Amino acid sequence: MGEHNHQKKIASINDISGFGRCSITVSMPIVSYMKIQMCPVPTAIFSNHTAYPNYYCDDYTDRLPEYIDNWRKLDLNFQGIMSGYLGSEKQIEIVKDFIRNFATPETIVVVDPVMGDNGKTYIKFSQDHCERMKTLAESADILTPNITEACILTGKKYKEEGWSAKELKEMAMILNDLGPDKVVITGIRQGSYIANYVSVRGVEPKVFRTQKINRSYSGTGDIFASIIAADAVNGVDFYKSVRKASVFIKRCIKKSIEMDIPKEDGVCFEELLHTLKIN
Ligand code: PXL
Repeated sequence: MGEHNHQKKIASINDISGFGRCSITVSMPIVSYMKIQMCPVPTAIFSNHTAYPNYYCDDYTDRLPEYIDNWRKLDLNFQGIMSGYLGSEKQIEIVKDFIRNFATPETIVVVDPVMGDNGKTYIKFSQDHCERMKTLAESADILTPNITEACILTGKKYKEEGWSAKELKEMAMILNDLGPDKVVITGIRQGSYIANYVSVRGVEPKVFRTQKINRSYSGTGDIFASIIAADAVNGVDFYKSVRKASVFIKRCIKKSIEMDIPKEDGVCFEELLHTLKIN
């Protein structure tokens, strides 16, 4: 083990959004709080995320190969690799190369296939982009799509409510068959509950529900994926981790409503970070 590899590390390939609490701006403090060194690979620098009426984006695609090559020269290795918002198909290929170059058999790869929410793809994402995302999902050990992204990846038609156990099982099986042993489909509306559907290869799927709060905030998927990735690297049981992440997010949403924070600004997780259990 090289001299730079004495502490657990996660490489996070994601954008930096200066405002709007998403991507690296949330995953960095969370992963660090969970006692893991977080090493960002910035895919782009945004003034704020794209759900605001205006934003500035400085795409970093062309600079990534050299950035990453320097890590290779330093002989860095990672217990976890996670990917989030990727601005282009070229970036998806760069992440696949990164995994090929840096993942050891022990490395846990978490892919959050960020493409959309509430039945719609985010601005900037084409059909081809979504198709290419499937090829990245193949490299994942853990996949964390929301229900919109799960529909995109499996070719199912999105609906807001009324997912049957059979439909969810079929969708999760397709996702497991792409490659990841562990899949969690988040944000499934079920009456007054929000469900997360957890499918581990070879095990009967489980559903975790939390009471629905009638407001959705940007960036909660990034918080979810960060807790899942840090827990996986820390050896925490996957089901326990899913429950922990969902309860934490629910509490962050409650607090954000109390503090009257606009939904685009993301949740005020800073207020509650100290309550997050590390194991
Ligand atoms: O949280 C997802 C996300 C990440 N990064 C950027 C985004 C979004 C969602 O809109 O725009 C730049």
